[in-house]
Amino acid sequence: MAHPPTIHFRTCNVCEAMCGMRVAVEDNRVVEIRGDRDDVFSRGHICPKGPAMRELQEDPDRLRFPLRRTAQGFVRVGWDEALAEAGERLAALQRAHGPDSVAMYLGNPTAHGHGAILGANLLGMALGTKNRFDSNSQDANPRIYAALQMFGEATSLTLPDIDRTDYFLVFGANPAASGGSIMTLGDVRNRLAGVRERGGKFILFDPRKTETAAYADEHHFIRPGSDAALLLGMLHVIFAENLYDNGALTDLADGVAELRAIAARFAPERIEGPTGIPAADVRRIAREFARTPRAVAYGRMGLSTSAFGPLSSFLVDALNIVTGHFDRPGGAMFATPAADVVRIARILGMGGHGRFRSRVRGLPEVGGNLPATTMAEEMETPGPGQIRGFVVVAGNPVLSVPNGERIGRALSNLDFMVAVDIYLNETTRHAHLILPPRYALERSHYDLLFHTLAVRNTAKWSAPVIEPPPDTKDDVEILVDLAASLLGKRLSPSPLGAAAERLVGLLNKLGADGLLDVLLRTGPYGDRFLPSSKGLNLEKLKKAEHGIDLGPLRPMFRERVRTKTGKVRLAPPEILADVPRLERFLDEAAAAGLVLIGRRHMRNNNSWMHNVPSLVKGPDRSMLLVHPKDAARLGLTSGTRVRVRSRVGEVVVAMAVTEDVMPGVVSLPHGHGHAAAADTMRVAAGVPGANANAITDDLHVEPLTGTAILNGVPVTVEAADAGTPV
Ligand SMILES: Nc1nc2c(c(=O)[nH]1)N[C@H]1C(S)=C(S)[C@@H](COP(=O)(O)OP(=O)(O)OC[C@H]3O[C@@H](n4cnc5c(=O)[nH]c(N)nc54)[C@H](O)[C@@H]3O)O[C@H]1N2
Ligand SMILES: Nc1nc2c(c(=O)[nH]1)N[C@H]1C(S)=C(S)[C@@H](COP(=O)(O)OP(=O)(O)OC[C@H]3O[C@@H](n4cnc5c(=O)[nH]c(N)nc54)[C@H](O)[C@@H]3O)O[C@H]1N2
Ligand code: SF4
Ligand SMILES: [Mo]
Repeated sequence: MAHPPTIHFRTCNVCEAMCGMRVAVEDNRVVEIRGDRDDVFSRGHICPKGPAMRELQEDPDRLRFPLRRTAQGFVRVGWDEALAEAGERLAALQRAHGPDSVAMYLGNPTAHGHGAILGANLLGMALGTKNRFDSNSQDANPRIYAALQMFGEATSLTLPDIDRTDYFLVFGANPAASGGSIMTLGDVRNRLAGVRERGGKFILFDPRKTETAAYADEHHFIRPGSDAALLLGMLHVIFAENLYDNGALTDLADGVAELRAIAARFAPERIEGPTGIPAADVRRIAREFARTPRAVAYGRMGLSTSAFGPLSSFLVDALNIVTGHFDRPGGAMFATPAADVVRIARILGMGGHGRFRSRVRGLPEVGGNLPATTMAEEMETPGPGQIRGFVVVAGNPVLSVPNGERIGRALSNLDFMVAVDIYLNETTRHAHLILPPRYALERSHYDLLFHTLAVRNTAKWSAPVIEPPPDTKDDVEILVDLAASLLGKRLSPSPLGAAAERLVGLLNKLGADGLLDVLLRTGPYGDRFLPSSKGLNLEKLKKAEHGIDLGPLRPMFRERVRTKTGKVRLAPPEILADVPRLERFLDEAAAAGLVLIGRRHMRNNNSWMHNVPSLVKGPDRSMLLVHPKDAARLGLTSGTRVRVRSRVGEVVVAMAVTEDVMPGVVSLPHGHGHAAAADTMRVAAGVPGANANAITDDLHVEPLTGTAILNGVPVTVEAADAGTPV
């Protein structure tokens, strides 16, 4: 008789939402994954990507052992041989050409687990190169930079207290599809719906009528890149009509007069044309927002990766602070995570900006990483410091970084490249060695990062649910072994190298879980400070298979505002210096042509989930969306194959006419276009779509942080049979 499956509980690590999953396992195989109704954070919510982890686990195309590239294609090699070779070849390049000759790119999945976070940072220390890159330069760097300028700390990121707010003002985020970002949002649907259910109001500004618009009372089309002007328009009204919170401003903030003077230049009537938001709406919403005791403004990717990322991200927090919606229930608050990596990052000096610059274009580092749009030129341009070797960990820059095709060409000319990845894809195909980790279900999991960005304080540890096959390694083991191999072959010892040696020793001794235990015990709820019966440690967490609830967000001003004066800086000169550029942008807006924005869908995740049959079935989700007015003007209809061109390239895709995008704006999702990996990702190869980053410009970056402008790329669209054939 068949025995019943064993039931395990764990957290999905694909996106930031941290959904609890109930995983049924039989004979060491996953038979079913569903939402865990008892999970303290996600309360049963799950999206289609969670259950799809079963298919990912079984995917025959997923790599399970190390591969070496040869003239005959990729062949299997042993772990010891691969790690020794990788360490030796990277060390040899660094011995001959200096530490900066080897670069590293850390991709998005490295943020989604404690092992990968610890291992990746260790490898960075071991490499000791200034050519470190990560996905944040296509993502959150403007937000991080704004936090550094305002709060004196890069990791002081505010979160909307969505569970207690009565007015939710959202700019450029699509949590209904993305699961929330810098707003880790368990139970996504109920939390979004909750605002209106309790009688609150939800206002959304987005150039596309997104999935999130279904939860909002009002959706307003906004011209890409113009949010900073809209936010200044709202501040204009709030200052002019004395709607600000005087007490909060005097006690908590510096620079009010300067901010007020700038806002005075942005009357709602002035910004109406360039933003597309009628002045009457700007006035009404500013008044409603300021007068609602529990209100919060929140902005994400649409702001962060626009032409004015730092300025608009700063202004969202400034709006919260000026109106007294900061560090209070229902407003913008900070998390109090059980493992306080915010503190660790501070101790390690990880937050910073402009301490060094890229060699060729002179773009600044943020948090120790340079903009990934500089990778190709740093690989191509000869001279001291040229990148000759490359380590990519859980990243697919050929599809995820602007002008990805150029990156692909640059990778193919490197002396040596190693990839730590689970697929042989558009990027990893250029590697000399691929070191694949075990899949997520085969390792323990704790969201070291996303608990620090969550809308409620909780903690949860997940055990592996599948016994891994023999002769496999986890991400953290690969990264520790690679760091050790490299350190053993380096010529000159350095202080950073010595610290890396110690961390290798520590991770080998304690493992990622052991280090997590130390962080939990010394964290704000830890048994190091609270009596052991109450205090948290890993052992206690292991027993709580649905997680531990640590309560709603709580005031954290003193811990998170770390400026010299102890007050929030409302007029950081570095950021406000960008206002004249904004004014020029407004003046030129009327003459602007078509611009491209991105699009996420619940069934995909950046560049790597297209090899899962259950996720890619159904209608084509990769089409270029075009407004009927633009379609009519260009003489195009739904289904036409069109050529979309920009300064850097062109793609040919099918288009759909829809009123869901605003006139003058077209939308294409990123992460598609898998033709180059046709033999190795066989399901993905059949998925329609093109690489949006083949037409996103690597030179089109925001000036303060060098962040890629992914939203608002100037393009032209024409029928594919017109002009020169591709
Ligand atoms: N045009 C445009 N470009 C964008 C964006 C956009 O909105 N528009 N979004 C940007 C954003 S926000 C981000 S974060 C980046 C993401 O871009 P990347 O940082 O490049 O990350 P992914 O595209 O998610 O690719 C993840 C890689 O990790 C591998 N992988 C998956 N799980 C694991 C694992 O557990 N271990 C290891 N070692 N590997 C694993 C996958 O096979 C894949 O190769 O893309 C950015 N690019
Ligand atoms: N299903 C799914 N979930 C994901 C991912 C995924 O690829 N798929 N990726 C994950 C990652 S790495 C991240 S960083 C998060 C991102 O999470 P979100 O930021 O919530 O997701 P986006 O879809 O990028 O939302 C950005 C929105 O901004 C709009 N927009 C574009 N330009 C502008 C502008 O100038 N102004 C305004 N106001 N809006 C603008 C876009 O139309 C889009 O709806 O999602 C994560 N979750
Ligand atoms: S929303 Fe989907 S992908 Fe994100 S954590 Fe939940 S199940 Fe996983
Ligand atoms: Mo991201």
